[in-house]
Amino acid sequence: MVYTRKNQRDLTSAEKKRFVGAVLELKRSGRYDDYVRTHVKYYVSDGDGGPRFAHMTPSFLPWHRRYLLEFERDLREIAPGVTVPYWDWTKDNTPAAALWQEDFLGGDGRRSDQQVTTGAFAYGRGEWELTEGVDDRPYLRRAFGRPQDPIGLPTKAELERATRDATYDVPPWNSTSRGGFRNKLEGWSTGQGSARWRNHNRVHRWVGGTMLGGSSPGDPVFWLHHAFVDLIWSRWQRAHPKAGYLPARALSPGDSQSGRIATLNDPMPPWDVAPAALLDHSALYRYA
Ligand code: CU1
Ligand code: CU1
Repeated sequence: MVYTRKNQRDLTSAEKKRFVGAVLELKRSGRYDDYVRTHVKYYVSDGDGGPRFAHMTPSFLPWHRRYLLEFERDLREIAPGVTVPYWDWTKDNTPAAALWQEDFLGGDGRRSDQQVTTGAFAYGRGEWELTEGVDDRPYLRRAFGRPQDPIGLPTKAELERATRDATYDVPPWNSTSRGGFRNKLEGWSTGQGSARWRNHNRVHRWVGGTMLGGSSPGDPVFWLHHAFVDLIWSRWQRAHPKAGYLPARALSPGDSQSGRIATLNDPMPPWDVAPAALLDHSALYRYA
């Protein structure tokens, strides 16, 4: 059965409750922290000069598609019918969005220590302790808009600059790739200030706190953010039907990136699955 991922702003209060409840249950079981650990592991090792499968790489999109699918499968085992909602940050771009309310993900962190004190994931509720962080602060942190050096969420026009690019990715297939949809969406650039972070990366910066580093899935908004990134990829595929995943063929042994990235048919660890197997999600889920 093909299931539907909905815009978070369209969820009923019962649907929000079910999603939050399933996430808390996954946390209680210990499985949630396995996801955070996996992300930390790849985030730390991914780098322009070495093997990289999750970030700064063509497989950024299929890797996270698979990662979300596993997480969602676990949630659906706990609460049948639950799906990962998506957050369209070009539209719901203020702290007043439904997303951040008490009945869903809770709001901004407090000024003094960035600690989130509202909603089910507030440390004080006793159900959301961060154990896989890069530091030992156990509480969820956010600092919307980066108050010390303000940054805005990406606009529709900024996102369109990425989606207009009809080439999936370009050499050297890393964070310095100057063209290509993948890096324009992932958002590494050489600009200064806000311009240094685009689209996907900018959203991590805007939420701040826990969302900044390798343990960013410790903030449940991670999944809603990446569901939207996945939706953007899906729309891009539809808009550019002739543009496939690149590199499509194995790189020549003399290529400096050979063996460091997943081309179309190379497996992406930790799974034995290639980008080719993840290009079409229509048999699994759709976006409303
Ligand atoms: Cu990631
Ligand atoms: Cu991300």
